[in-house]
This record gives sequence, C-alpha cells and structure tokens, in this order.
Amino acid sequence: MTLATNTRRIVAGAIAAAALPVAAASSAFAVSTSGCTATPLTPEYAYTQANGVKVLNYKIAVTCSSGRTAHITQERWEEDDWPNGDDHLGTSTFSVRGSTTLNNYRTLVDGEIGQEEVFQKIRFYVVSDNGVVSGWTGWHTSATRSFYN
Ligand SMILES: [Ca+2]
Ligand SMILES: [Ca+2]
Repeated sequence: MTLATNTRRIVAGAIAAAALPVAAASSAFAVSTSGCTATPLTPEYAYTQANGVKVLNYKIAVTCSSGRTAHITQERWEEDDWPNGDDHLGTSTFSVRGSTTLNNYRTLVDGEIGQEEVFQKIRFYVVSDNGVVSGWTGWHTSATRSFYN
C-alpha cells in the first residue's frame, strides 16, 4: 500500500481506540430485552475466609420495569491463554423483579501458579406478568480481573 493510505488507516485506528474508553465507562456490558436491563460487573474482592481463601463477589446489576421478571443465568470463568481453554468455575440462576444488584459470593479458585484471571458472563430472558416470554439474550461478558491467591 502507499504511505498515504497507511497513514490514514493508522489515524482511523487511533480515533477508534480513543473512543472506546468512553463507551466502556457507560454501559458497554449492559444488555437489555423486553423491559429489563442487566450488567455483569467485573468480579471484585469481598473478604478473606479464616482459612486464608479469598472470596469474590460476582455482582449483576439488574433493572426491570414493573410487571417484568428477569430470569438470569450466570457463568463464572477463569481465563487461560491458548492452548488451554478457559475454566468453567460454576453456574448460578436468579429471578429478579424491580431494580437491584445481585451479590454472588464465591471462593477464589487456585488452579494455576500465580494470579487467577476471573470473569463472568450472563444471559437472560424476561417473563411479563401477562404471560409473554421473551427469547434469551446472547451471552454478555464482564471485564476480567486478576487476583492473587
Ligand atoms: Ca488463568
Ligand atoms: Ca493461583
């Protein structure tokens, strides 16, 4: 390619990269359907048990308009680099009305040397009080956070 073309592509890429943090700071991970919105929050440290094992909180922020119930499935994962696949740590389900932040306290696994890189993903469907059932949303993934054991 010509130098001019290459320069234009670099500039376009820089603009896209600069715009990204703004979107992430608002609601990049929120997912909505049929009157409910849910956001899988980045796992956070909660406390350390007497046996020294850390406990994390996998929070989900949920808001439903009146007469709607969100049925949420949460999967918790630990990220690994290729050629290893990510480790599925567990699955939980929740039914939510109104606005709330769900707390799900889970012990930090120790599956490898060094830090554990954990994240969650969620999907959900909505049931309205008049019996209408939405389809499932796609899976939506939180940011990953690393924790030392
Ligand atoms: Ca890992
Ligand atoms: Ca470890």
